[in-house]
Amino acid sequence: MAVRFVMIGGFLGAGKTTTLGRLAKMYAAQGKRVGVVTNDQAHDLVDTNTFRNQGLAVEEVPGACFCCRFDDLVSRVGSLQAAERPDVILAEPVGSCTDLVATVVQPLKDLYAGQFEVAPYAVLFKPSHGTRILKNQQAGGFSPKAAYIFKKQLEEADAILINRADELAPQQQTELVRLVGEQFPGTPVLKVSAATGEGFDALTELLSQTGGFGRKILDIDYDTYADGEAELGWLNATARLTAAAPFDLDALLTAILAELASVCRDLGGEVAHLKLIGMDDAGAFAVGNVVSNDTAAKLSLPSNITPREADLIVNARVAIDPAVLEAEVQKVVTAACARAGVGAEFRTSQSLRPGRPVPTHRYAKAKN
Ligand SMILES: Nc1nc2c(ncn2[C@@H]2O[C@H](COP(=O)(O)OP(=O)(O)O)[C@@H](O)[C@H]2O)c(=O)[nH]1
Ligand SMILES: [Mg+2]
Repeated sequence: MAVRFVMIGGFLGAGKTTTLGRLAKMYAAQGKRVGVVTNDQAHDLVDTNTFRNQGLAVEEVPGACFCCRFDDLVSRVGSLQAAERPDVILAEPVGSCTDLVATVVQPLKDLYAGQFEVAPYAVLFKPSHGTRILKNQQAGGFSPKAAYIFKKQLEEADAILINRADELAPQQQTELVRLVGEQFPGTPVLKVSAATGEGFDALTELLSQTGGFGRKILDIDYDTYADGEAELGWLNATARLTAAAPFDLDALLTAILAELASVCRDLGGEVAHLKLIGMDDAGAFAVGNVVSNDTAAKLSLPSNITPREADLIVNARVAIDPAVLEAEVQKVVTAACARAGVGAEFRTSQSLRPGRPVPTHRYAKAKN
């Protein structure tokens, strides 16, 4: 039987991981077996560990986006199928990636018709940057080319999900529905909250539909897309934390995040997403995020633990030079740990600007 393939798109920090985690729980409650595939430009993903720590079967496609690693995506799904026999695959693409209908959805439908049943492609709208981008206010803290990617992501969506409804006042919600409706006419819009579950019954109903979805092939300029992506500095690092006495992991992560956010602000780099996960050896974990220069540092999943040893993973996507970002992350983590009486030993650190996307397949016209 074909596996249902549910991919949820959206910009960096829009809420994809949170949404997919909630969907996984909902599908599991319906008795369905779920597998997750994550994706990133680099290795050591906070998201993979976040899903895994929630008890989910996860495979990852690191090193480039799904569109450029299409065969890896298919083979990772194959691994999940061999091990877990899932009914549903939840896939999270890289948040700076677009043109996914032409490069992932259409090829899956065409080349793997008997194996994959592709759900409508829903894309999360990120209010913090999105409001400014749709109003053309200084590209929401990013360059116009990054804003171009943000808009293209929404243009190819079968449905647009305005996320963080829990934080939006009624008049903001009305304004966003109007702005999205004006700029992406004909696309269904749902208001959701991945944090509270608001709108998720409507979302699962939408995702269960079959028919002429995943057919919006973009008219897109790959030079602008590549330039926009390359403006983002990318950093994935891992460190081992050790201390002589138990330390408050949540307090330490919060301090690191707040300081990193403030350093990025001082350097004039817009934060697209700063995220980190701290894990002890028994599997307890905390996740923290900052999703824009105007959004407070927040532990989305606190651990309430005081370990003596823990693993830390930092993933940062910020509009600054990746070498500067890498140096600042190491400095901030080391200093914040030292203040808490914790030693931080970096094990891996990878910084980069995303390379030009070269899709494995690109369908110029919808075939299916
Ligand atoms: N208040 C609120 N926060 C949310 C919501 N959805 C996601 N977040 C937070 O936004 C941050 C980024 O979410 P994440 O799922 O990691 O985004 P991704 O980069 O698209 O995968 C995390 O701190 C989440 O807890 C929501 O509906 N409401
Ligand atoms: Mg994510």
